Amino acid sequence: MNTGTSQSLFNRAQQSIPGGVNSPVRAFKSVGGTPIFMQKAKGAYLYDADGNRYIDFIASWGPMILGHAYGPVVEAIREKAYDSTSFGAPTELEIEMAELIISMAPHVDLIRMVSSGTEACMSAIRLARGFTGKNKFIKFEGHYHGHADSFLVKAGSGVATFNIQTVPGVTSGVSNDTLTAPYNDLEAVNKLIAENKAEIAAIIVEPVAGNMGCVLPQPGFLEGLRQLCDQEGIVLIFDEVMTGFRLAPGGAQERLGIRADLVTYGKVIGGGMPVGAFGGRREIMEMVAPLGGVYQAGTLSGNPIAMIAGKTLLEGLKNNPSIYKELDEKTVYLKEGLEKVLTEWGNPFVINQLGSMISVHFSDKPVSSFNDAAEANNELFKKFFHAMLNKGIYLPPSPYESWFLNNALTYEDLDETIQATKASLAEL
Ligand code: KE4
Repeated sequence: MNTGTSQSLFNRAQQSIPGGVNSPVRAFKSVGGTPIFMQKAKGAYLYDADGNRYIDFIASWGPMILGHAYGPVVEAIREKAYDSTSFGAPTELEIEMAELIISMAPHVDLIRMVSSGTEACMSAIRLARGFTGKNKFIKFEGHYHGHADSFLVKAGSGVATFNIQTVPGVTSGVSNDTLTAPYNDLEAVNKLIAENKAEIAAIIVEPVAGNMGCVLPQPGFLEGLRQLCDQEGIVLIFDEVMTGFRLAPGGAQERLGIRADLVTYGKVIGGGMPVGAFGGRREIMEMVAPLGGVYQAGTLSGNPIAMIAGKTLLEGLKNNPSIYKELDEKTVYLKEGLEKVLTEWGNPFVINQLGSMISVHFSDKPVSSFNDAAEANNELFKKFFHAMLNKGIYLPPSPYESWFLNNALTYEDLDETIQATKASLAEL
């Protein structure tokens, strides 16, 4: 596959952008090689600067759940832009968006819009601290909640991809209040609570983890967190930036039947535009400025273009709930096809999947924590990634990422992906 233009664009990009990218995970650092510069996309297909076509399993890291350039979203943005792209004043559209989210997501009484998942998670932690008067919080190894200082402790996604142990610039003053435990290890959480009695404001968790590959909650784990938080007066925060509106209209709270006190959103909620949000129990949310003292703000929060994009996509999902069944069935079809060719290949592998989130690990044991994901044969993943890329299959360029299916994928696309996997495995 000729990707000469990407190579020259990457050389040029590095003259003006750190590492040539505006987000580290795009740089292909963990798999090597040159990042592919995309020019356009439609439905399930990406087209790079050389005109090569790829079947897309990143979906912009989640947002493109109905495929790229989804007609209603494109038209809605085009129309709204004529009314100005920002006011910095309240609009009816923001009320409609908030009401739509509250109609879809369980246990959300009030919701505040922001411009990224990082902002949503950062604000949720500040709010939990303000509500409880306590400073510490628990996160899980390999979970990624954005790049706010307090989260960059044993984080997943790009932090794990680059094996960054301590992030320069994050002070011990900040990281000392961040406690970490292995995902799915309730005993470790119990121990942290006992060691930090009455000092823990929140537990923040990716209910289905997507930043160390896709890693599922073990039966009883989330239920155990809910019980501990009720017992100890700790705020349970579901980081649903990935799972929100993807696993079900009501996200993981609906799909898994667990109530969170606060929930954060991003990705799908913006339809590809910069949007995040945090929401939850009224008594907690009422502490957010200007109602309460927990300050949080944003020039472009609730921006009309971002709102119309997100609202149009969410309406597309809400009004066609069969999409979730279609996406689940497509992902199970892909999983079964991959299982078949990987089994024929004859070397150890694990596939984790829930809903339209899936990941392949070259591991000889189950992957239910960051350590498990790290101990897989990730050198082999690098080779697999490039073999697939050369066949026009665009996977996340890291073993520490979930794949995301979009509903524009056809069964022919999935068959092509399965066949490409078979051929790629033969090259390893
Ligand atoms: P953003 O600030 O990137 O919008 O959201 C941060 C975030 C928060 N919570 C979860 C569960 C997330 O997955 C993310 C962001 N995900 C990464 C992909 N693993 C975004 C891709 C990137 O960093 O470029």
